[in-house]
Amino acid sequence: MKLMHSPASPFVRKVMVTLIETGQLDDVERVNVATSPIATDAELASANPVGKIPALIRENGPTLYDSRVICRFLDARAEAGLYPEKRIWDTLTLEATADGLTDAAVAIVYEERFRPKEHVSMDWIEGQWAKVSRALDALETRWMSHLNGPLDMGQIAVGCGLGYLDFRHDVRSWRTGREGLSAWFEKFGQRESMLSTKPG
Ligand SMILES: N[C@@H](CCC(=O)N[C@@H](CS)C(=O)NCC(=O)O)C(=O)O
Repeated sequence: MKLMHSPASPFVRKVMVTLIETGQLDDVERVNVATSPIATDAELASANPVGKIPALIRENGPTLYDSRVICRFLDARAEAGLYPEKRIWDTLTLEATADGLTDAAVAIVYEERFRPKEHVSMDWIEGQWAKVSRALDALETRWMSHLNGPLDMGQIAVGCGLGYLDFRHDVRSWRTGREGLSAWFEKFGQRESMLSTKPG
């Protein structure tokens, strides 16, 4: 299988952490892709019509895209139990919370990087940060017991989202007032899968 990849992408990181945690890293060849919303890589566009990484090109089936689809496929392939039946709706909701946080964090970077300076909207940027901030508060107040339970995809998505905040939005000091989540990430970030995929 070929993974369309960039080391800076938090969504690619979800897939990489999943590959490592499930012992499938050697089954995948990484193809580095430089893409953006205003200059989509041609090979990526032919693999994923919406032009986003990650995309997983398979020999025995159609290409998969969107980290949620790819991670679920990899989990099923390895029978790893990262989407445990007993707490499936919590796991999927936690993954969606983390991905929503990450989407908003990526959107801020794109606004600053790709929009002409005179058109950059601070209101829009702050609106995106408000989404990040509410998601962080929800993690701190509602999800700590799930985060401290057995490893699942919700935790991996949160780990990659928080890693992206450190990578691109360090100045926002997301840890302030969120001691439980900070302590959790301190520990989670020490996993080999997280250390070996750290961006930057
Ligand atoms: N929902 C998607 C989001 C993927 C995504 O936003 N990827 C970014 C890189 S972090 C991308 O490819 N951006 C290029 C673009 O938007 O054209 C997923 O979970 O895979």
